[in-house]
Amino acid sequence: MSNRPLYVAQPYLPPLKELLPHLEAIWESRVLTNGGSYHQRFEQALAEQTGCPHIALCTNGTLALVLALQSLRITGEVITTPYSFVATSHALHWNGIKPVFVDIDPTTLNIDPYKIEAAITPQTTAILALHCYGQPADTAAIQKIADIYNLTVIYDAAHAFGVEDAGGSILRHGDMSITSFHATKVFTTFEGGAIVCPDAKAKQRINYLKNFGFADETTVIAPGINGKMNEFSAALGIVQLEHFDSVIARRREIDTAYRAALDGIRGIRCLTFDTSEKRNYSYFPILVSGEYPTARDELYARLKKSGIHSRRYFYPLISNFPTYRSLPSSQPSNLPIANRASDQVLCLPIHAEVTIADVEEIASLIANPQRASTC
Ligand code: T4K
Repeated sequence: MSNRPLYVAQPYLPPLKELLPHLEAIWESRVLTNGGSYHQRFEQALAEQTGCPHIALCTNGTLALVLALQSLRITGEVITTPYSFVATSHALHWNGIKPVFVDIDPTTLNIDPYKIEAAITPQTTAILALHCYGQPADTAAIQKIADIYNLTVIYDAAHAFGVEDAGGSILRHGDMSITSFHATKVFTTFEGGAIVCPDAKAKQRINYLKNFGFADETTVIAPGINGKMNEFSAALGIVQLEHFDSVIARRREIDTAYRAALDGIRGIRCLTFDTSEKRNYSYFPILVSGEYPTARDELYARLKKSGIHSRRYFYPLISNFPTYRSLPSSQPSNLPIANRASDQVLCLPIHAEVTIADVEEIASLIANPQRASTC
């Protein structure tokens, strides 16, 4: 392994020469944002790529979530997972909605649909679920509960761009789905995100809301926000789409190599994914149990000393942050599986800069934690 640091994520960027003609066109036109031609072309390209015809681009995944909740007029209480990036619950908070945390499934680390019903109250209006690490949530079971209780379903698919189940893109599920094109994601536009809407009317409402609520030059129909994607990001997105399949293929190789190299190490469990689905290999999470010779945090620190910058996604658990920990549903006794996963998880580097030799070295350091500290 080389001496360079290995980060948990590293953006894939296309050759600059592929982007330059688009930059020249943007320079020439002087149209930098507010729904220019690249914005329109990228939305169209994404619709074709995902098979979801009503996609609205957004500044980032967090604003996409805030906007989706706004446009669906969600209020009161929303049932959600504590095992996510903090943006999931923050989007509820920014809409004045109370998150109600439900524990996760120990195998997928997604919200456990069988625990949702017990958390429903007269104030519950929606379920906000996550496809954690790109692993599809149990969309059928979630929809069934939503139908019975007349709840709206929103998916945080920030990790799931490119993931497909038997019916096509995972982004099509729920009343709305959002995804993220942040620098650390499998598909990046620097910052960026998108909202998958069920129909043209829903997308139109998002379009108003992401442009301050303007319906025309003088009409503001709602207190909107600035959630638009700029032309540079949209142009980059168009170029990135050309490379997406090869990016995923490379990640698949790394994922396969990790699984082989980590196999049999006592106390280390690789998360399993449903093999019938088209994955995007967005993260490589392992769970470090009590059978492992050191604590998870010690392994994290030792790897870091060796230049391996793994991350504890998601530690601390959202429900343990000061903003949320006084909520009744945040009690650790309500969320034993999420708390345990949060204490055990480590996401290892997975991106195009990681070589198979790197993977073997990382696995060897994990197999021999004493070695990691002395490197
Ligand atoms: N929902 C979920 C479930 C999410 O995971 C996220 C974001 C969102 C919603 C919100 O979507 P956005 O609003 O972000 O579009 C990162 C990202 O900032 C965040 O986007 C992501 N989830 C989260 C899981 O991870 P940090 O604080 O860990 O990022 P940072 O800056 O420490 O980066 C991690 C590593 O990536 C660095 O050690 C080096 C590498 N890196 C990072 C950046 C920013 C690069 O190589 N280049 C870069 O430009 O949060």
